[in-house]
Amino acid sequence: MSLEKFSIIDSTLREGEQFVNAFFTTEQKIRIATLLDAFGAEYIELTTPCASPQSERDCAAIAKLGLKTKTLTHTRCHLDDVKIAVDTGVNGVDVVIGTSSKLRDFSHGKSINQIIDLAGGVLEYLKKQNVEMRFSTEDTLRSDPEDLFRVYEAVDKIGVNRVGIADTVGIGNPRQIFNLVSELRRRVKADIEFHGHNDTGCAIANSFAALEAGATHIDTTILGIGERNGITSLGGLVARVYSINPAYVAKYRLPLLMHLDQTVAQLVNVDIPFNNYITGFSAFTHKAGIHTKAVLNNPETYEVLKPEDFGLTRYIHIAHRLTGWNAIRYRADQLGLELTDDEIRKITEEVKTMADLHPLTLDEVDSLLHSMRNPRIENESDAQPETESLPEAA
Ligand code: HCA
Ligand code: CU
Repeated sequence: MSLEKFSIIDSTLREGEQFVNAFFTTEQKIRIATLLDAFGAEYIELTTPCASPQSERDCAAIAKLGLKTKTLTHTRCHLDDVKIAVDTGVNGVDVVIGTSSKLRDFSHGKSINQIIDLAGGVLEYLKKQNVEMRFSTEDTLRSDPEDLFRVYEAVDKIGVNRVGIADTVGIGNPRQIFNLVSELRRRVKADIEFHGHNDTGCAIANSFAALEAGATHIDTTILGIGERNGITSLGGLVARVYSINPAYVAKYRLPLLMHLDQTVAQLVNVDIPFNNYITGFSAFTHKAGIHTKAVLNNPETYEVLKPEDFGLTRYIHIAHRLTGWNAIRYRADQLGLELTDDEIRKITEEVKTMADLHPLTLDEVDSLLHSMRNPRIENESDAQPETESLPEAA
């Protein structure tokens, strides 16, 4: 298992730029790169300089920032492209070529032998340039395994630093990925990278299976943005690995995840999904009475991630009919109200009765708690009407 020392290759500035809503200015790219550097991502991958003149300038500008995170760019398996990539000053070049029959027949039209020759020329060139070189086969999961291993073994002999598996169409499942990476681990010396799309919801599980089988590098993007519905999300991978042992992700500045997700969500004009790993708005919200009681006693009962490790706090939701009296007691304590158990139980019943009639707000529950504390004021004829002294309902 390489969980103890895996590296993240964050591709928000390459795969992420392929997300339909993404348009990053140079300043925004630098902001994302700097944040990923502060987070501690080992690598960032940048759009190929061959895409456009601005892409080339941006690649060079980010390579020049002197970040601790290593910069990579991504190119087709062509000598001309790779030369332009090296000239931008990045630390490494990720080369990719399709090996599935679909891509060989309908995209570049090359045979496996031609691919091996092409890769040889490109990698021999990169070797002399003192940059890290990675070779990956696009659409790996729909390629013939014998073809794949021939290609991987050939580039391994040349001395490539990493070989990449790309589940380009998101068709792989964890068992397949585990078997594929295990076999590749036996066949090559190079490090192994996994890049997984999320079309069928397996991207994080597949990345984790890859790590369990010996992969050393995982591609992520912030919020998982990318072509179609994207790839493994940075926060999702972190959550998965943390759940095995928080020490495995202690090298990252976890409290920056919220800032990373918020920044990118805003830049690509989407909300952070409510059910997002770690940063979704309900990720640390507890509701049912049975849950809230246990969580208030010991959060580990219903939390595998500690919100405080991510700079976040949990929320106990009490204004609803599933509520329990322990949660109401917790709220009374928060408000500094000293109420007896009987009083708390009575309010809990009232909350449930009211919540059966209409959706409740926290303010309404707070009013009930306050009125229990000051029942006499409520009854005095000259007292202010209760609602006037209360905050407005949200
Ligand atoms: C794409 C290419 C890629 C490349 C992955 C890699 C993929 O289809 O745009 O270089 O390992 O998913 O195959 O993102
Ligand atoms: Cu991809």
